[in-house]
Amino acid sequence: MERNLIAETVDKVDEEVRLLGWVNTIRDHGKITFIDLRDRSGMVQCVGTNLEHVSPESVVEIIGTVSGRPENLVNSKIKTGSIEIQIKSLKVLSKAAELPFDMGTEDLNLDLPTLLDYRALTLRHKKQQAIFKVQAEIINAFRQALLKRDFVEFQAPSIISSVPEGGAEVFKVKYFDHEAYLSQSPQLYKSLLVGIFERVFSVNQIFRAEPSVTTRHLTEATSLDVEFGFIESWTDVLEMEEYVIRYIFSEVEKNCREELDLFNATLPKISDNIPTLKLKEAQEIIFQRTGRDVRQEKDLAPEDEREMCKWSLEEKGSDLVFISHFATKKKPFYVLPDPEDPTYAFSVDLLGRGVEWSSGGQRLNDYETILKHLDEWGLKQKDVELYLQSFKYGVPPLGGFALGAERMTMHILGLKNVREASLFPRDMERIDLRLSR
Ligand code: AMO
Repeated sequence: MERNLIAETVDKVDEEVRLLGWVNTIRDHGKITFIDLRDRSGMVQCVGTNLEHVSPESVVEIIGTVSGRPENLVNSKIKTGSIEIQIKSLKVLSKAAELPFDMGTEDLNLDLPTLLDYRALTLRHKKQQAIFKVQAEIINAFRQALLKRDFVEFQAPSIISSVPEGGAEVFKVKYFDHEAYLSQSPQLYKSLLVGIFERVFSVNQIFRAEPSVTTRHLTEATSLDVEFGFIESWTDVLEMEEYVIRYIFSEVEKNCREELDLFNATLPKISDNIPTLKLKEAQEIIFQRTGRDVRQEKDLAPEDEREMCKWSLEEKGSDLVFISHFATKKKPFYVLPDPEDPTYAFSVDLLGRGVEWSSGGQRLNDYETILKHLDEWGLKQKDVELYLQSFKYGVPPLGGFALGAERMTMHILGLKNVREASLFPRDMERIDLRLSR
């Protein structure tokens, strides 16, 4: 007998079906047993008498007849709530050991360390699965949006020989007799590739040796990178990013209704345009609103980011806000300084619901200026030779941005910690399991 998926059973009243899946929950009422069976398409209630004992999460085959439920027993919360399966036979295909906690509840009610210590198990829970269905949709929509605009996807290398983004947050790896690094960002490759394909994007892992444990930092994150040429202004980058974000939101809204509902989540609001402010303007607003004088700072602190998001929602009806013109020297060497005031650059962060979702901007494309910046930033030409080769032979004015997939997922669903939005989060204290075990 062919397998039937659970979602198909509603249309098969009075027919016999063969279901394969996991025992989600069991309710024993003496001789009668109710089993909620789960497969990739959904959940259905199965009922049988004198069944052999079966443990929750075991993988089973159930053959049975679909029967309509009496009106008063219809469960409108699930798609198969109007039917149930009368079990004729139940076979255990893979027996689950006794569970360390109850998996059958609406919420898992576990603290974060336990949730992660038992990741192979906890990911089976409906709400955990929902997080990663939303994330898959975000990434899929990101791809679709860019493919529609003629971008080419590329695969970024993870082993690199230098540290172009700067900063100390980099993992060294022993590479035969040499020293190499795990890539912090595909930045130089995406810029180089603009000289070849004009428009490129990638979905890749980035590695940051973040020495502190925060709710928004992972040591390995998924970066959605975009770079394109022939831009007329840094604002072209914002327009492209806004297009991508709107596309992602509309696909998630359309395709993840059930998942969003599980978290009571609503997509971030965007007004007609995402508001855009220069760093200095943002600092002035923060000073006016809170009395905290951050006007001499070169960057926004986490509490400033939260304040600007509050401002944006209250004053502009937008959960998202762009902040531009960060201090040139605080940014990597490749940023293009604003000719009107070169101490500030055409660099832009997107803030959403209190946290930075992306960085980007317009880049240098003049070869001589790039050489000058490398020198000023204390970097060696030989460390970025391929990148330089590209610009030596002509690259159009270019710009781009990178969105963090975990941070987006986290803030779309209202999760408290970015680790919840990573299937297998890595941080200072954990690679799958706790390092201190
Ligand atoms: P940046 O370093 O700001 O920019 O990274 C881009 C985005 O990636 C995400 N992100 C992280 N998420 C979780 N944990 C981390 N440790 C982490 N680090 C970064 C954030 C962040 O906004 N080359 C530039 C991008 C560009 O200019 O195109 C860059 O790497 O959401």
